Amino acid sequence: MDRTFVMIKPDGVQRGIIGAVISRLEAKGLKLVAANLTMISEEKVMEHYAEHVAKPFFPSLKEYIMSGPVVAMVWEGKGSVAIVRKLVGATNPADAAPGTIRGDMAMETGKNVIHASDSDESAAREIAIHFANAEFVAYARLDEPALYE
Ligand code: RTP
Ligand code: MG
Repeated sequence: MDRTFVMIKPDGVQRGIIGAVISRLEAKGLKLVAANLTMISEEKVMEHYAEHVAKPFFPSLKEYIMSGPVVAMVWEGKGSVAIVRKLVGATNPADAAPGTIRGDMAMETGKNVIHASDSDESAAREIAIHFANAEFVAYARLDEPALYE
């Protein structure tokens, strides 16, 4: 089954909207298979956001991501990468459509509440950065037979 890496950023944790964000992913039909409340190390931020390290906004992005705990998660479901990106919405919350997490729950790019992998390759890379195989839990969502054709 397809997996995607999702992270509730420090602003989401500090604003007490962990549950609200997770509820949306659960309600959609995605299955949580790994989760961790943690402070991200500088080393992991550099690895996770490797594509952005040389960009002018990287220092503030790094400071933001390391400013408090994050909730790192892996969610499973058919086509989960694209589905979660759609639920998350545009990078700038001012452009994010109503109904999306950023559209409904955030104001600015530098505090946009949530990260989600942008491709299957990114998902595999990011999952390997943040989780060990032993941290995955296998179980069935009881509504699974009713979710898929
Ligand atoms: P993410 O990786 O966090 O899921 O966000 P994304 O794909 O929607 O956006 P991306 O281009 O990958 O940017 C990563 C994060 O860096 C911050 N950012 N700041 N000031 C800026 O111009 C700027 N651009 C990006 C945001 O926190 C963005 O989510
Ligand atoms: Mg990105």
